[in-house]
Amino acid sequence: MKIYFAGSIRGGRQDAALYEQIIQYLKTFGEVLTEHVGDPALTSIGDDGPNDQFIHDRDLEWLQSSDVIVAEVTAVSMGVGYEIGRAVEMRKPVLCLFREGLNVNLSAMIAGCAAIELIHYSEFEQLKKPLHKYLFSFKASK
Ligand code: 6K6
Repeated sequence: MKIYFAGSIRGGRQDAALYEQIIQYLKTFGEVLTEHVGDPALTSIGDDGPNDQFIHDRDLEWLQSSDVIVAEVTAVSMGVGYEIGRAVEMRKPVLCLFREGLNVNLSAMIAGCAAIELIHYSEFEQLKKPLHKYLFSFKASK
């Protein structure tokens, strides 16, 4: 199973350590195509490709080739929102993860989209069980 993990980069790297934890867990279910999103060395001003067009086109190819998209949507990110929208358009299964209790409101365009599965959680350990359930049943359906 190929998993596309989406998380904020230029939108802010405050959740980078959490992304890394989620990615390590996702790797027990399949191949994560976007491991760099959890790299603590990647900053919001850093770089991960020769130019923005290269990054966009490469990421969309990965998105197209993925079986499932998992997006951490607590940190507001234009790129993550764009990836989710494109994935929905491609009719890919999309799972969004949103942390509660941080005085952040999730966009209605994510919370209100019937094609998107949403898990609310407050810390990583609490996320494991529902994430396992989602990915396990997804794998079993293939
Ligand atoms: C790295 C550091 C600063 O800018 C970059 C650009 N490098 C990127 N490399 C890989 N994927 C990227 C990059 N920029 C955005 N993305 C994709 O968009 C990732 O798959 C993330 O899920 C999402 C982050 O979007 P922004 O708007 O928060 O950057």
